[in-house]
Amino acid sequence: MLTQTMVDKLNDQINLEFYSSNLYLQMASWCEAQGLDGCNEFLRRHAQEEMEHMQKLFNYVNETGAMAIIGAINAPPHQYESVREIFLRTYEHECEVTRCINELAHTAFTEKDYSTFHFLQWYVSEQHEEEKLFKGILDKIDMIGFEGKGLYFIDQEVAKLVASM
Ligand code: OFO
Repeated sequence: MLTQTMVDKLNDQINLEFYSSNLYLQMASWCEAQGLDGCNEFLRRHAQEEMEHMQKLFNYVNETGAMAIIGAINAPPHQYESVREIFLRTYEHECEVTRCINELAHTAFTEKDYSTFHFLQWYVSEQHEEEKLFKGILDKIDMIGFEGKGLYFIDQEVAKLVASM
């Protein structure tokens, strides 16, 4: 049985995962409009992964006798300066998600809710992977540069990542 504090925080996380999904889908749309097919495909796939993160939390809340509640989800930004801004924002967003997951794990531990604490460990490792992934793309952009042909090569590099998803 979850405490109300835990349920509220898990529901907040459900909303954040929805937001992450919408954010990446919106970014995919920007990339598609710029002809960046690799980035578009990568971000679309990532948007789907975020829906899976949401679903896992949704199921957990409902399986533990509480009720998942979906709140209002803010519209993500849709104007970006460059592909570098896109991936800088994804990286910063993932760092923020990590902070929220750590906060959730801290609450679970403090409340001696070891079931939720254990459940959250999947998200703890996932966040490590997500930060690494987006930081890796950002580093590549800084190495290659995103002017002229650089943009084409970045798109190719990001397209390669789709195969490993
Ligand atoms: Fe990108 O990990 Fe969920 O939000």
